Amino acid sequence: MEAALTARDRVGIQDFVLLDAYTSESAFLDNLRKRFNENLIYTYIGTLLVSVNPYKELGIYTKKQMDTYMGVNFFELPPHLFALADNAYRTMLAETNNHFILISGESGAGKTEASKKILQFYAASCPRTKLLDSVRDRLLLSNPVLEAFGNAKTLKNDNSSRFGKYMDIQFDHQGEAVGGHILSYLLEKSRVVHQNHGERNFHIFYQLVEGGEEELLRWLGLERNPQQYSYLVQGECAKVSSINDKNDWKTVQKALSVIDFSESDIEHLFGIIASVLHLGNVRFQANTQGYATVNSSAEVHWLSKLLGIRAQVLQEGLTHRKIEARTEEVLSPFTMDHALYARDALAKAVYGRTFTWLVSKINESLANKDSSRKTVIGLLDIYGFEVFHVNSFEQFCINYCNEKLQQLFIQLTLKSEQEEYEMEGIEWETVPFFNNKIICDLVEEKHRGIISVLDEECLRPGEATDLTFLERLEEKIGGHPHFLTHKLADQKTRKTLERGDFRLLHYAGEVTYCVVGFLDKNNDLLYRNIKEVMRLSKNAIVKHCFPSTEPDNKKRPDTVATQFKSSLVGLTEILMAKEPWYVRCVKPNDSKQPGRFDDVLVRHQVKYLGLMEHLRVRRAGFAYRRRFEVFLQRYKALCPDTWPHWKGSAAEGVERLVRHLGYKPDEYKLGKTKIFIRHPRTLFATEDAFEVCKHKLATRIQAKYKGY
Ligand code: AOV
Ligand code: MG
Repeated sequence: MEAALTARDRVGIQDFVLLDAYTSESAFLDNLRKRFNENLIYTYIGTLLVSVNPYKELGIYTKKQMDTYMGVNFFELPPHLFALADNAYRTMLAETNNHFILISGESGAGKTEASKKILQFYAASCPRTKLLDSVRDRLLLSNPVLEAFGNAKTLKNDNSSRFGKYMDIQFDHQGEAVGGHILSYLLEKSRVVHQNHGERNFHIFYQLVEGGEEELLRWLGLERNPQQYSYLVQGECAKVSSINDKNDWKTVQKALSVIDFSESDIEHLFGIIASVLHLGNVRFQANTQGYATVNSSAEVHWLSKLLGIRAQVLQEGLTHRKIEARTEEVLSPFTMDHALYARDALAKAVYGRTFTWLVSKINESLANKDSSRKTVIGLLDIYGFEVFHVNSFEQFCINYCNEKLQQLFIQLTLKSEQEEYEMEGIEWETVPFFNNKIICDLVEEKHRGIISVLDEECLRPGEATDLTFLERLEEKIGGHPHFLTHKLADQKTRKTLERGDFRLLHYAGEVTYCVVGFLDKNNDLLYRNIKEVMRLSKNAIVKHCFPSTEPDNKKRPDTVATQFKSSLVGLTEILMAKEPWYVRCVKPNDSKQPGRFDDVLVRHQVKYLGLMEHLRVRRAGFAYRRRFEVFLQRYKALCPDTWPHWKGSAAEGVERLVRHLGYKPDEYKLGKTKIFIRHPRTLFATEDAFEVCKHKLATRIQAKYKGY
């Protein structure tokens, strides 16, 4: 007995719900730390999984581990990502419905790693047929490709996701993975032309330059030296010890061929990547009138060759814009600043559109040709909440996205859960929680939200500036408790704010945003004539990315922030229609070190992730609920009163059923339309009994029909 206690003392408790009577934050933290020190990075809160990034390989994702977790009930084994994945999978099969796994946490907390492990688990675990092995391979190999093009080293994470990713894995009724579909969200394009100190451009550029074969580099006009390319050197860290660009290049090459990229696709794709590098090296020189002329014949030569556009046409496109005079269109030359701006805008557009093409190409390859009904498990892995020394429009969008997901989490767990108890007439003492809806509204509300104000300023070209945007914000939302600027702050706080800053008090902490660049980045303007030039390209991908059907600039497309907002509304709708599972990732320290558990940092995350509130609701509440009809239909065979036909009301049937099964009064409650079961283990016992019963029935039927 003593030994058992010591072991428990040492490794903590594997489900917070079972933590002894008190639910203090310190006890929570102690438990998490204890487990982390024993390399036990996973802990449950009911069916929610808390994961702490170990920053080292633990050997817990092997095929053997996968086998161990396959088909085993949640609480029979130590907590693991595989247990959660397996349960989502089995529930999907048993109930023929759709699920999603929401993986959240701040930058570097381990979301992307978790999503990859889940995908690997599904690839390894579901039944295998030869035909479908290729689907499996494609699902797995879409990852390194998207990571190469959409991830980059930031100060927070050497492999930081710079786009949001939602992936549906489709299963047929036998549980085989038969296809997939990926939705991507707002790629951080600005990284293509600018990186902060200590950060890199997207991995693919370094992979190509470091790993590309001699012949390929010669064909692309590239040198094997990232220092040669101004788009690769701004962060001054082209080489990163944790990254092997050469090996990653090989992985990506192999992956591209498996996902059906033809040789010409690959040629065109790397033609574009090289073009972006050449474009970054294009220099301009002022002519006698002060207008920009291209001063980079070598770069233009390569651009012309790789894009298949005449050098003359390219040069004109890079130094002029078309404007409409009264009856005709005339070419107006750029100043030096303007030319640099337009060059970078083109690089961003080409890369961003190529990324979109890449996603749709991968989707074609993952598409399931068979139209029979399928169920899906969606995996959501987005960029985590991030705060840098200087934060710009990109952080604003990323952090807003995290606000929205937190809001979804609150709605699906804390809020709706408590509302449901109330609606069902189940006695309940409300657990208070911070609802971040107030911050979501501050950002996205029509007419007075930050995005609306920004869009309005974007509609006043020539008059509005980043600073007038800030003034408008002060006018419209100056009194908001989650918004602050230099002008609005009291004397003490004012010292921490510059004049061009605004500060938002996010659910996960304060972030000070510098307004410089907000208008430009939100407008994301690309001149019409350069689009027309791109349309002439002989590179098939470029041609596809700049279609002639694209509406021209006369009709304003939605701004970047507005498009992003709409895409997040769409995402919320997709998720709301599915059954949720949660993985909450925690980052143990800020220095990417194994074995270091920073109490202050972890406590802060435990707070803002709402883990304590979730625990309180879970402890007081019920892990499982089902409508009477559904519950009765599934388990009616377990009780002679309800099998095979029950004539009375579903509620009464369920009552008979659970009485027959011997449920204790504190294990369940009957609401108005649903049964609520406190612990999953009660349900698992019922499920096990059902399996036995099903087996018996099948044997009986077989025996009966033997010989027919
Ligand atoms: P993120 O996806 O949450 O950040 P990642 O999943 O990329 O974070 O994790 C960051 C790094 O932590 C990885 O590259 C690994 O080195 C390490 N790591 C994470 N999870 C594990 C694990 N389970 N086992 C071992 N090492 C791990 V961001 O995309 O920046 O929001 O935007
Ligand atoms: Mg990530």
